[in-house]
Amino acid sequence: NVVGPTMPVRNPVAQGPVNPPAHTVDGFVEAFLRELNFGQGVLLSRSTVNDQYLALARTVQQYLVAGWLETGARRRQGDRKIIGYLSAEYLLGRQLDNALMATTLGEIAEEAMTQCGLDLARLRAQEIEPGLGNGGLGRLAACFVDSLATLDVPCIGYGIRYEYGIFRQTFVDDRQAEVPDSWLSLGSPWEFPHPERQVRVAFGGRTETTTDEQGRERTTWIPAWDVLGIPYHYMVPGYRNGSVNTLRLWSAKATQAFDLQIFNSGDYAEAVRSQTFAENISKVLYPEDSTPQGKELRLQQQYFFVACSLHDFIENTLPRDFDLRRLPERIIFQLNDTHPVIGIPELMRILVDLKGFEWDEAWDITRECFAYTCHTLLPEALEVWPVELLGRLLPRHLEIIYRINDNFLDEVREAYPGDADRVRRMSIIAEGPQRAVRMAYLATIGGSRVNGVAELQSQLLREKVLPDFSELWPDKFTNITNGVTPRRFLHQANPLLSTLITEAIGPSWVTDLEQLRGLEPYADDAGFREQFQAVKQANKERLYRELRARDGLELPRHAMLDVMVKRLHEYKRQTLKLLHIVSLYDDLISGDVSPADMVSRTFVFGAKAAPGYYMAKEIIYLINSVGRTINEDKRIEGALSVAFPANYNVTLAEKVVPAADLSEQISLAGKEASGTGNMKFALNGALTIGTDDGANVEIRALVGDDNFFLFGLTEPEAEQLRADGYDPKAFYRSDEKLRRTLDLLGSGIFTGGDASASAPLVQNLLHDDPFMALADFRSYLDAQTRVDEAYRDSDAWTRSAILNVARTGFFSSDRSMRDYLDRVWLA
Ligand code: T68
Repeated sequence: NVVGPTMPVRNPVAQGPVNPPAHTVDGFVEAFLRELNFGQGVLLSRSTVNDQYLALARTVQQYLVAGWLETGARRRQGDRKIIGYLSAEYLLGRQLDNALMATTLGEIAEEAMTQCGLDLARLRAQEIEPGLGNGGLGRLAACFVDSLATLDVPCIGYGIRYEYGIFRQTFVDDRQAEVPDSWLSLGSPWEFPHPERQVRVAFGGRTETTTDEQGRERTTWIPAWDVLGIPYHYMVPGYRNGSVNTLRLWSAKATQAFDLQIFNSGDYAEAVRSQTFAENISKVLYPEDSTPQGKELRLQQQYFFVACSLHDFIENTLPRDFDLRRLPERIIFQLNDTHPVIGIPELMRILVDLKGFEWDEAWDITRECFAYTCHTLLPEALEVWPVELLGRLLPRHLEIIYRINDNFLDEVREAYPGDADRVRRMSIIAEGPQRAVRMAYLATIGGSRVNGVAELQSQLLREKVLPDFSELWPDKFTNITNGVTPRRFLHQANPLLSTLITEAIGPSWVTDLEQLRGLEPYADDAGFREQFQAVKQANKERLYRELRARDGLELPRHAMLDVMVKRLHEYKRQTLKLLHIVSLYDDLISGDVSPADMVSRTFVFGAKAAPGYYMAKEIIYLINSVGRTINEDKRIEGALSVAFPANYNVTLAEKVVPAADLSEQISLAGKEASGTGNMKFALNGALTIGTDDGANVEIRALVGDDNFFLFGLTEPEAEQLRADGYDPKAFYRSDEKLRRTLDLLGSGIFTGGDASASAPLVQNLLHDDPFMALADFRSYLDAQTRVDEAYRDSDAWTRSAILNVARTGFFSSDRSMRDYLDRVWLA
């Protein structure tokens, strides 16, 4: 598949990479102007902002490339095990700032641009972030590859180069509208396409089994159609360590551009039909978060990138004569949720059908080469594929899955003789009107380790999601609590706090986040607290400037900044937050509380709803309606304001997180696997109001009960309440404040007098309330009252905020990566 072999190098001088430009302002200016003239083909005087941005990006890249080539050469010479991170999503965020930080070029670039008469900030703002992910899962993958490069661990991140990432959100009459995200439209300076390294991926057709001379059965797959995968390489720089790993994203291309005969006959649409069909595979990211839809194109995407990646590793990354029996010494494929799980039967197919291995030996190899991370607790989020669909698209893989299942169920029968019910429960194939392949089971059976992403979720994963499997293989299960990269989410996003921290404890916290512990004594230092407060205030003002420019929002300078940003999902309970806001508004307009006596708050929401998720979109509509009404009501004298900037993304998060006073982490206990936003806020000195859920549990244990506002049912309590027959109406009847709040929300005053506009949500809460917002309302309100009291004592609040920073170094993704190395990859 490699077209155009690499050329032998005759000139020994050319064996290594050429030197990057000088690390000086002059060197930078020179390289920049070269890129502008020779790369973009324009003079500075005639260049557009986009030309300048592209040239700047390419210039910064020049400084990184030597490290990249050197790292690649080092990796090829050594025989270290490589982490093959398989993820359908990478929510990378902007690349320029990250590259400037990694290369320590920030100040040089700033000065160089000034010398050219340009403004670095303006050029930075030109970059459209690659939104190749939905939310937490995709952002986690981006944090992990950052940390692996910083730890100098060999890693190739494999994924899909979607032409359109997560949609751009706009609001039309307070309702969400989606616009395609054409992030590539102005050119993409960070990628290196390698069309000559194309890989062919087959689909459909049938299989044929024959018996060879030795009487062994051999199966061949005779596919019906195929596409090409073109790899695009992206650099993943470590933090100032010269190590640069690779992210390899695959783009689909038709094997045949068009049918010339049909074209000549005049049917142009028909002539390109198969091209369009094939290239749809990497056209757009599925915008469903946590609720997969089970569409055929989605399975095509999954197999497409996994097949490309396995092929790439085995044929193009390993040395040519590599003995595949030793494959597990050189690679571990980490499955980021079930999306890449089809890789397990794919590796079996490669080993058995293409390389001639016996089944049992191939199976032993395969199981050692995969490990599986589960990111959910919601039953509806566990991927299953109809047998009919999988068999039609990947007939050989379905046969392999059946054989894996047969062998596995024999093992179960042996371990539990006579337990037919258990055999049925544990089967990869779910029986029923529509037989389906349970991908989480396949991952658990075909991988060496299974991990959850926070302590509580890992426990519930063992006890509730995969109990039979954890009973059979207790040692296979482990927990690895998520983390976030301190480079992007503290050092880069919050330069003022970073400087303050570095002045106090030195600079090495950036790669050793537990050192933040050294800040603890400063919590009791009045001078430091004052500086810390000044940083928070400056970050708020930076955010307000941004929201004014970006969304035309005017926000008061001094108010508690209360933030809830994350995907819109009923289980995350943005509605509970909305009920709190409405209840405060009710306090004001009913005259129970005067505006002067209320702790002023600015509420910031950021949330995208999956386009087909009806209730989530109703919630967005109501947040906007309530926000507008409150913001326009002069009676409340600005005591409350609501901001819901459209299109929350990584770029906006970098401004929002450092500014927040209060972080809302209010999912129903037992539903949020981990959360990672919760970690970013705590690290930036926001206090959390949260339930006993996901990583909140671990955050609270670390920061201490006094520095965290806990409320709500615990997971066992919520389960019990449901078992006893949860009746939201009972809570409505017995709590007057709740009744007034819901009545006000349903009254129509927020929706132009039309009560029916709020009915879908209000009725849902009263009659169903699947995530028990009404049950937790009272406890939430009480916790918010404690928040107000705490906030009035600004010195004590700041002390808590500093302790949050000092005690959450555990949540660095560097630590997560060390845990994976210890418990999964090198275990
Ligand atoms: C999130 N999951 C978890 N899924 O909800 C969150 N799902 O608690 C956790 O912190 C995070 O993963 C990282 O572990 C997701 O983000 C998805 O985005 C998703 C996308 C497609 C299909 C299913």
